[in-house]
Amino acid sequence: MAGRPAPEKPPKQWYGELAGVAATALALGVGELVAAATGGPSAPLVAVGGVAVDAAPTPVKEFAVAAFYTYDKLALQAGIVLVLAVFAAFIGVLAMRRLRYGLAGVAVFAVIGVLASATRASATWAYPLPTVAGALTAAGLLVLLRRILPRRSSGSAQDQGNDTGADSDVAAQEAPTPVQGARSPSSDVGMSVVDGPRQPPGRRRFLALAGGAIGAAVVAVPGGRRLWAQRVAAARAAVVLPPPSSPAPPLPAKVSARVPGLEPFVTRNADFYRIDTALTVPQMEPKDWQLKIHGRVKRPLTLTYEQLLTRPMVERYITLSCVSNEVGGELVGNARWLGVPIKDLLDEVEPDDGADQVVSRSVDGYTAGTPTAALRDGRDALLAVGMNGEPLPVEHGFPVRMVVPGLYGYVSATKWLTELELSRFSDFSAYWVRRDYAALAPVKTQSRIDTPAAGKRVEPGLVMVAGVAWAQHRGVSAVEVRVDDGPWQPAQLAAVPSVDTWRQWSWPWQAAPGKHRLQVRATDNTGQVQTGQVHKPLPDGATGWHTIKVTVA
Ligand SMILES: Nc1nc2c(c(=O)[nH]1)N[C@H]1C(S)=C(S)[C@@H](COP(=O)(O)O)O[C@H]1N2
Ligand SMILES: [Mo]
Repeated sequence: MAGRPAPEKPPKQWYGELAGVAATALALGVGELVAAATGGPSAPLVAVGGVAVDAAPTPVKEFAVAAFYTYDKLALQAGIVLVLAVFAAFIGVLAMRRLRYGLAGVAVFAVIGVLASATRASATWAYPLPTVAGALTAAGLLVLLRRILPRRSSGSAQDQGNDTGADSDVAAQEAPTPVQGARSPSSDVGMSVVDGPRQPPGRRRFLALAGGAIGAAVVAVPGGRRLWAQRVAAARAAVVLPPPSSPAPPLPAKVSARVPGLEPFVTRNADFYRIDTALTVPQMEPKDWQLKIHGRVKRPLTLTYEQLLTRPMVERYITLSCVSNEVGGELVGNARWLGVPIKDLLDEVEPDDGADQVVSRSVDGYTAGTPTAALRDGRDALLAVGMNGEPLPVEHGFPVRMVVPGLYGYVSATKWLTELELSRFSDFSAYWVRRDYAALAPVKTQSRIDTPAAGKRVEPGLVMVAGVAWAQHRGVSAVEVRVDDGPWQPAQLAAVPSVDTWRQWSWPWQAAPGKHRLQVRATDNTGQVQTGQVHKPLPDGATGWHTIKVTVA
């Protein structure tokens, strides 16, 4: 990399790399703070991180997809930070050699950041601000660091200062800088340690400034995020949900099978499973929220949160499930949702006949494609604002999400919703469809044994076997249990408020000593019996019978 071979090469000093990492870290910190102050959910780490994910080569992306699904977002964030650090170091090396190249590198970063944030569906004029402020700060720090860049041992000073361009300002290093003025009385002692005899002058100043910038960023990034999250939490707490014009039916008393170990019929918000691709939970204030309904429609419509809340609201129990749920898995939950029927809104915008897909977009760019017909066939497809009597929790899509009975979440349950575009399946493939999941994804009939827990030891005699079964929008008409490949035995079904929720069941088992295998299967209201054919979740939902082993002793 050196321009010309030096007779005796001094040890690598890493100043350029350090300068780049410090400048980038400070830019991210400033970006987070400005994002918190201006109210755009557009901090550069998230924006650039999103672009980095999109630009990543396929194997990296495959890792990332696996990471999303296993919830390993920390690893993914670390990966993005690592990639950023490499770019940052590169820019720093450039800047220390020739300032203008480094600044050009910062500009490239800034343009990516501005584009990434400005192309969000919900973008406002404020979105590019954090990135611009961050980039300016980074540029300023690079200029400063370049000025105080320590010389290498005199013989090879030109090894790094060998640019002959107009921005060759290394000479300025003798000039006093603010940092110099801030030296502590003990700095001379420190100098003798840090700037040893073989160290160039100014090294300590340079390290202090770069280190200080990194330190500031380490405080500012989480600090900015916390500030912003607190603002959103306060805005959420201030939301007053309107009473539903069509309340949920009171839950039948017999909705619970009343067996210990069974999941409650209504899942608590805090216990509700969470699946999404968001690196950090999108934080959006209701006052910034807008829904654009457009595309293949006669009358496009834009709604604010306030306008949405004035519309007639319905309240329904609806069970949501994830296509990634393995047989017997826990990516399923049931809540009481409050929201505006999507059908009413679609009737208003008057979709074209050919618009067979409604593409929903979230503030962080996630997309789902829902059959227009499913949103208009009379089922309770909702733009939900409330979950179990509270405004939507932030992780579950605050301020507004979709909930559609009978379809897996990835094609229907967009959180942090900002846009509905009437489109066609032949024109657009949504996020998971591009990743080989099915475009049409009705929920498959499933059943699960909650108790006894798999692998558990139980006492001989009467054992209550119990669990849940779901076939949203078709409804569950029967559940059967069998022991050790014996005959299927009908379970007792609990009551349900509608065909859109899961259904609890129980079955009394006279357990004889030994090891046993319990299996369950459900039948939906169309008469279809749950298939025992084992299939993994990709591309349209897992199948098979939940099977557990228990020891009776
Ligand atoms: N914005 C956004 N919405 C999303 C997703 C996502 O990744 N991003 N994931 C979907 C999937 S796959 C499921 S199963 C449900 C899960 O909703 P929950 O996290 O509230 O349980 O959200 C859906 N909505
Ligand atoms: Mo999902």
